[in-house]
Amino acid sequence: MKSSAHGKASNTTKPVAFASNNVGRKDSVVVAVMGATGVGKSSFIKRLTGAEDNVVGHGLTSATTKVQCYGLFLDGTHFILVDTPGFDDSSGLEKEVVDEILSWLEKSMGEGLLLDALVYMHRISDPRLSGTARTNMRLFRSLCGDDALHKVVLATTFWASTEDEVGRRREQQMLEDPKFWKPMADKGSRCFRLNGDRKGYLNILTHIAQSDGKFLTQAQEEMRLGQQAHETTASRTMNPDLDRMKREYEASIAIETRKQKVAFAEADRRRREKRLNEQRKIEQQRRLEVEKLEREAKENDRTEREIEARRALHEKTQRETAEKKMRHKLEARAQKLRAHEAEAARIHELSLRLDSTVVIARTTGEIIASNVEIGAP
Ligand SMILES: Nc1nc2c(ncn2[C@@H]2O[C@H](COP(=O)(O)OP(=O)(O)OP(=O)(O)O)[C@@H](O)[C@H]2O)c(=O)[nH]1
Ligand SMILES: [Mg+2]
Repeated sequence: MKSSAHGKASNTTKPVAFASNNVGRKDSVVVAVMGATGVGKSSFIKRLTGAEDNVVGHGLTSATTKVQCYGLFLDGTHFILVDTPGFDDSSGLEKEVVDEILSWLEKSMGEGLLLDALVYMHRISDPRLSGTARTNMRLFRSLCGDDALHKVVLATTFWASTEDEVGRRREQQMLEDPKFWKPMADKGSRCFRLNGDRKGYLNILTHIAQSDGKFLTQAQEEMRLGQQAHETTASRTMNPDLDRMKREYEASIAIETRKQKVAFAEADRRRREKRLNEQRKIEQQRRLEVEKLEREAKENDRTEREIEARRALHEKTQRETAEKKMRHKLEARAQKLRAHEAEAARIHELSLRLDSTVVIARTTGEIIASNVEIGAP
């Protein structure tokens, strides 16, 4: 990828303030140096860049507290070396250290400055792999992520203070330890020994310059996908209790949510059942109503038929009464007529009798008159 860096470095000594004011070069080979406090990270960078302001520690406590970047030209390749505060679980500042590193990783990613390599340093003079060393390694791996392990360059310092044989044995142990350097060694990570000689430092840069491609650490990938810094695996590795509490809280929320869902479903079921019952009731009422109306209609029909029958009967009775009256009237007239005829007959008879009487009388009178004329007394 980049030209190899066997040659001498230029005298670039000023810190490069990218990820704060964007001074860095986007085509630079960016190398972050990490490891426990006091392993020699700042010394490594100072030795390469000659940076005057790079704080190299003298005491037991961590000297570097902020991530700081330093530029360096080496055989035409521009390097940005990133000094980071050391992991130190004894100081109680571990969280601040991780927060600072996460914050820088996020900012630099936002500015498009991606890492080319991570140098992980370890003091070979440390007698054994202590719990702290293992904790530091776990923390480093949670920042880096398994997918980027091949981007890690291992470096052991303090060789001058360690017997070679002892150092070699320790180095071998670390490389064979599955919880230490083995996963990285398996992925092809190279291990460099540093004894204060500048050439040893340059060898690391040369090796990195020949490797290919930039990468995102796991922490950056997680933040790129939307996680907050405190939600990243690295931050959670720092706070196992918090992580546990978070998991417990999330589990309790999940249980609550499930309970609520069940309660909602039950309430919904009851509501639907109630609605169904009401609908059934309404249906029943409607059916009863229809039946009642049908009964009433039948009743009305029956009543109408009865009224009709009564009316017909009444008319018949009226008709019969009228006929009877008429019969009586005709009979009365016939009777009257018969009485008139009888009277007429009687009058006629009387008249006939009167006529005969008159005749008699006349005859009698004539006789009398004749008698008188004859002289009868
Ligand atoms: N003997 C020896 N001393 C070293 C070596 N590298 C660094 N030192 C010394 O170790 C001390 C700590 O070095 P620093 O470079 O400040 O360590 P650091 O990793 O930056 O430490 P922090 O900033 O606290 O994380 C200093 O006194 C250095 O001079 C080494 O390879 N051999
Ligand atoms: Mg330092």
